Amino acid sequence: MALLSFERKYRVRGGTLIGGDLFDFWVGPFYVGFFGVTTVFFTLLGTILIFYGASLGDTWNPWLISIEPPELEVGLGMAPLAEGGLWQIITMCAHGAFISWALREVEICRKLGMGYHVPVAFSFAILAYTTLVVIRPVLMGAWGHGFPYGIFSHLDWVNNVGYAYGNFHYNPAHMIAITFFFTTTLALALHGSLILSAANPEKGEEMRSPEHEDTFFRDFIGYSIGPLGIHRLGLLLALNAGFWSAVCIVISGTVWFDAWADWWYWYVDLPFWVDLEGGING
Ligand code: UQ2
Repeated sequence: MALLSFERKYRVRGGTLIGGDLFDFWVGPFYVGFFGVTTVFFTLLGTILIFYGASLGDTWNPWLISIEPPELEVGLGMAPLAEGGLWQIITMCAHGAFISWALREVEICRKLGMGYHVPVAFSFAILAYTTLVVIRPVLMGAWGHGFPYGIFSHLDWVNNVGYAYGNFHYNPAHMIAITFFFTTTLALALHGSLILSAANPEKGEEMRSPEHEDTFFRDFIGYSIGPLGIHRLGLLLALNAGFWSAVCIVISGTVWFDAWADWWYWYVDLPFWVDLEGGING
């Protein structure tokens, strides 16, 4: 009931980024909007092209279907459909769909008078994908550096690109990204368990308040980041996980070409001990 009166106030026209009233309506619970239509268009076209690409291949096994990028020799040109061209158009459709989805989030935020935190957060995920299939391939001079669209084939790609730089776990940006991924899971485990412990009492018990949540952590470690703060921290941690993932792959093959373990020789080569007798260089 409360939701219905809320919706009467907010489910009105206006606030769109483009096209005025065009598609400015709801279908059932879903807001449509200009970018809802473009999302559906790019998603359908991209999916149809994936099925067409699969029909040109030699398997319908979902694990093995793969849409391959062009050969490296094609460079940054367009390839024939069956030789990487489909991958190129599917990549454009994916960008059309993802960016439309983000802009539809922006329009909904504007209608509700909310901040843009959700589309900003989603844009980091888009950036990570764009880094893999556009930014890094362009910097390296060939679309063939993008990853193939297949379940096993993209795993093989990650494996092979990782070993092309020795052991990828020595990549310092990869280390930072992993640390953010793990810290994100720590923060969500702390937050989820704390909320459930306070808000989901035994039958007949009273629900506990945010003050109880604060007090638990003050008693426990002498510090509470606060009910708003934990969400700021969670967003910061999660966005950094995606951001440093993009950094760790974009620097591999563009500014660093060797085994990542060798990067750490900057430490061995510091002036303090580089020429020490009996040292690694002396
Ligand atoms: C907290 C708080 C919450 C929380 C959590 C904390 C009342 C409901 C989980 C505790 C979090 C802290 C101390 C930060 C931990 C730091 C890292 C890097 C994981 O205080 O306020 O709100 O959910």
